[in-house]
Amino acid sequence: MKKEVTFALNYALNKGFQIHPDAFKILENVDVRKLEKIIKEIVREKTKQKLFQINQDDLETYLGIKEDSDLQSEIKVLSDPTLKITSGEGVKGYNALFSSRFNKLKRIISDRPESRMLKSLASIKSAKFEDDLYVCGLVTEKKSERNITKLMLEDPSGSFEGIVFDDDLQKTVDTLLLDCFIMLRIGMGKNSGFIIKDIIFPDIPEQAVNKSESEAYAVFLSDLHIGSKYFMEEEFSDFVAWLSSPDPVARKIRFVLIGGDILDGVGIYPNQNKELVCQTIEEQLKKAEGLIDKIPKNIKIIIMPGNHDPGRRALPQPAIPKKYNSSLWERENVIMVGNPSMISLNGVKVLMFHGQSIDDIVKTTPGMKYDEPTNVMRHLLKVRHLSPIYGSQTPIAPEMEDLLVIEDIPDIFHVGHVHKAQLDMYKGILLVNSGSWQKQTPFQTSVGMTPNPGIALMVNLKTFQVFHQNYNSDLDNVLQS
Ligand code: D5M
Ligand code: FE
Ligand code: ZN
Repeated sequence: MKKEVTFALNYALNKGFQIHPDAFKILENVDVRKLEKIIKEIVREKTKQKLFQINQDDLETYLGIKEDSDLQSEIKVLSDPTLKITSGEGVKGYNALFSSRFNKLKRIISDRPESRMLKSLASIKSAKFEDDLYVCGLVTEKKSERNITKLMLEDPSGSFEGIVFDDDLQKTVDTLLLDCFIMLRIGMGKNSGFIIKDIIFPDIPEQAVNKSESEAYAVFLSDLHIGSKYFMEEEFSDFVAWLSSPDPVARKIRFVLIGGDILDGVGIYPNQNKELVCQTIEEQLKKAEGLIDKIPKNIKIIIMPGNHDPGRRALPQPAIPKKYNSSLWERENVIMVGNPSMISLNGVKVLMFHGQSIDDIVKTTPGMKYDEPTNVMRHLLKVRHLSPIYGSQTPIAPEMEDLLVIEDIPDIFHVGHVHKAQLDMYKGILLVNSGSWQKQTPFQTSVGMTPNPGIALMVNLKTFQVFHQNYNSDLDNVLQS
């Protein structure tokens, strides 16, 4: 304990006072230079009133940090895969998954006027047509040879192959992700082949976003990697302590969202044990609990898993299983959800997704970089799917329903995983990559990944203004936006 805190405690105790534990927590976070004055004045006032206990209310009144009870803090889980997971098996499972993907996305695209002219892939095979037609499906293959690009699609009726001549359109094909849903405008070529004239994404329509009526703030975090020796425990603890401080923004924080990789996990990569300070999930969760306990109880905390957390690895991931940490589940201000989930914070819809698919997209798509995760996030919104590429690094479970289609449009899109805090906007949607609280790991150094850890991002849910705090002492460590 700091010596100023000990002094304040002893002063009050010697005057016959008791200090409530909640008040003690506030004292611990007060500027030490002001402690002596504060405690002496409170003791003098309360002695006059003949009340010999110092409680939270006394301190909050004195410090002017009494919670604004008008500040709304309503949280609803709008969708969570945890209870929907069925995991179909084998080929049948994947057929169901892809047909669910196709049907959901066709429904989304049916809001567009062109979709009235949509034809199934089987029906155009033998058709002779003069006017352009529209088809849709999942991308199965793309090939570029000399100046010609070929694109293959599949729908439940059959398959399609078309040719792209136009330069700009060829560039669009380069950025197409395998297994994503698109609509095409096609014409008949001279030798009966199909010519692709336009590529249309499901995308997000222009729309007004939902905002909170009160100025409550949400904090966006991810990738703490608790248990790793690179977890920035001191910096993170400083941030958590700030949440109880009299700072006017801190006083308005009502939500903390953790978008996965809260733990470093065990056995996630070869020889991980050499980089751990806590060797078991239980130990790592205990440490996480200790930190979460320091967050004021009027703040609601959402915890979603990432690829380092316990539970199933394949997407969609259920919430971190209760068996590892029932006490965390039982806390009133903690909500455990699966990955991905949609949460409403005072009516503001937040889509939380850890972001595993970013790896596949960066590796296969020209122009996509680890340093610019919000570009990838934009692309995911455009194709209305969180992890389109099947059969690459990101494991996807053969669910009967494709729970990774972005059906409901969020107001805020919260992703992590690549350890690069970055902000952006797309069609009115606030894009937040919440970075990390883990220093650069030897692996990241070896592949040239430079994270910007230790940045806390906070959003005013009424104005969508973003506020950030940088706990990293390295001056080159800055927020990207
Ligand atoms: O991942 C943080 C980032 O680092 C993410 O983009 C994946 C990448 N990463 C981390 N470890 C590996 C290995 N072993 N192979 C390939 N890519 C990796 P995180 O989920 O925090 O580990
Ligand atoms: Fe991570
Ligand atoms: Zn991750």
